Amino acid sequence: MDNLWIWLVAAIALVAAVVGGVLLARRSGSKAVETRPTAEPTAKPEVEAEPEAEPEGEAEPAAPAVETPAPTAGRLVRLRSRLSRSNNALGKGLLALLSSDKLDDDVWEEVEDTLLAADVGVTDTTQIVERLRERVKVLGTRSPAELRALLTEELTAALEPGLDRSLATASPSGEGPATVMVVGVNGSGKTTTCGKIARVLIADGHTVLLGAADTFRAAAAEQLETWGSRVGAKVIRRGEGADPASVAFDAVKAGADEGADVVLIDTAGRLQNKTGLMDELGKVKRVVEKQGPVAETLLVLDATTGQNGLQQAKVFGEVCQITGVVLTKLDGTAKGGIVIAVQRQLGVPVKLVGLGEGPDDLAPFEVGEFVGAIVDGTEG
Ligand SMILES: Nc1nc2c(ncn2[C@@H]2O[C@H](COP(=O)(O)OP(=O)(O)OP(=O)(O)O)[C@@H](O)[C@H]2O)c(=O)[nH]1
Ligand SMILES: [Mg+2]
Repeated sequence: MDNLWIWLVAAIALVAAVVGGVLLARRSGSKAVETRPTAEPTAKPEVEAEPEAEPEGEAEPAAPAVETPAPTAGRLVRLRSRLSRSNNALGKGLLALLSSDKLDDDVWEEVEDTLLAADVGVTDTTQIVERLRERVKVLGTRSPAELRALLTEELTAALEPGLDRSLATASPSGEGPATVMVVGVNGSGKTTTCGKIARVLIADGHTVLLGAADTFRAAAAEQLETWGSRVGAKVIRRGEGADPASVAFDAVKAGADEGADVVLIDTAGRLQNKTGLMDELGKVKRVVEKQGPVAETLLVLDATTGQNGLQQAKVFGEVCQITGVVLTKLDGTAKGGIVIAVQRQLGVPVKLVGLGEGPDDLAPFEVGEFVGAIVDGTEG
């Protein structure tokens, strides 16, 4: 009987011990859970940061929206009013002179001076004046409409409307991308023009890759990257001080690997009288050409530098064969005659004109529109 009691007490004690143990275990378990929240706040930023980095679906809206560049057809028509601001004087001045009662030597001299002052250059000025003089004499009558037509014809002829002004968008070898090098002196507008050309090409349905071969300043590559990101064009860049030729080489290679139509290479600004820098430019071209011929070398000229720009053009032309000129800042105080002079001096066409700082303020050059803006001007 005693034994029975002992067994009973022992059993109750055992049950109590087991229940107590379970309860204790539960407590410590909940404690472990409770510690988490205190640990979580530090871990939380990571958890919160993830959605930003992680799903593509969410990252996209956060990235800068890719813009749709304005169509290129008719850009010069749209931007014509900017052009005529600086050219109005030329057309108006010439028409006023030609409408003089008496067209004597003095008047013709003034016509000549007007053209020279508009940066037309001596050779073309002489030619234009000679032809105008001859035709006015033959015509006899000189109605305003006739004079306007004559002037239009002569300026048009001087601008060589037959030149091919299209941008190369195919490799001359038929393989790989069309490599377009963009060169010029400091601040002429090279990087801006690269960005604008990328937009022009993309608007026309081409794929573009940009090469930041201006490695003098990190800011140059950043500037190009900003332009690229706006239209979804990839930019190949290296650190500041990297060899520009190797960056250009890598860009062309990347363009070929990725099947881009055009690789645009932005180069550092350099003065034409700095031999070392000009040699470097020659090297960039040679290195790029290890992968195939350069399709186009565009010289970016600040139109406001006038005749000074012509000297630059000559030297750049000697170092890397220029295939086209981009005349920037024609919206400013530039004189339109520089277009005639630069084409004559270099023997290559002006292909594009910059008419402002906006992303789509670059227009394919059209002789008819340009002459129209000079001769007729625009209201406003
Ligand atoms: N008004 C006007 N400004 C322009 C035009 N093209 C370029 N610019 C301005 O000219 C300045 C220089 O342009 P960039 O593209 O940086 O010139 P860059 O030749 O690359 O200069 P570096 O790399 O320093 O040699 C910028 O403020 C441009 O916005 C244009 O057609 N019209
Ligand atoms: Mg630049």
